[in-house]
Amino acid sequence: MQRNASTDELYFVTLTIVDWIDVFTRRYYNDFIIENLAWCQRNANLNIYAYVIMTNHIHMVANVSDGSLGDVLGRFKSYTSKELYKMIAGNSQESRREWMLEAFGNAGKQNPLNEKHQFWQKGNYPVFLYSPAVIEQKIDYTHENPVRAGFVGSACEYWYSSANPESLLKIVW
Ligand code: NI
Repeated sequence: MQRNASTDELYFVTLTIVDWIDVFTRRYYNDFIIENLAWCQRNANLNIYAYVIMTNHIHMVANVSDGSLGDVLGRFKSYTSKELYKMIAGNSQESRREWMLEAFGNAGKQNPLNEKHQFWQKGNYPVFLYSPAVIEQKIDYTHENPVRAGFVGSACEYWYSSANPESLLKIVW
């Protein structure tokens, strides 16, 4: 398959929720993540080559056309952290609300940089993808996450994945 963007400086990154809390089991939260990644694509030079949203973490193969991937992801995490916390706090349908908010609060207390709570674990665990073969390997790894987890039989069936041809998030090919 042909990709039109440069393949150098591509990274595999992983964004993980504190305590591996399974927030992303509801479309309400997942769609918000998709919206915000799309915002970063439009406004922060983020190029996404592959992604998957699992229940408690996100994998991406990505880079930025200009600037720092770490900075873009840092701002994404900072914004989504605040907003997802509010979404959970304000969601009367959320059966897990009490304990999740308490867990985010407890995680926040361990980090003096946070005002109140912490949603994401620190760091994005960037792995530099130094060759086309390694890029392919990490894209496959990303797409196979929901298959390994037993959610779907085939990677293309998972809704929140670039393996799905109907993925709401457009990716770079
Ligand atoms: Ni994973």
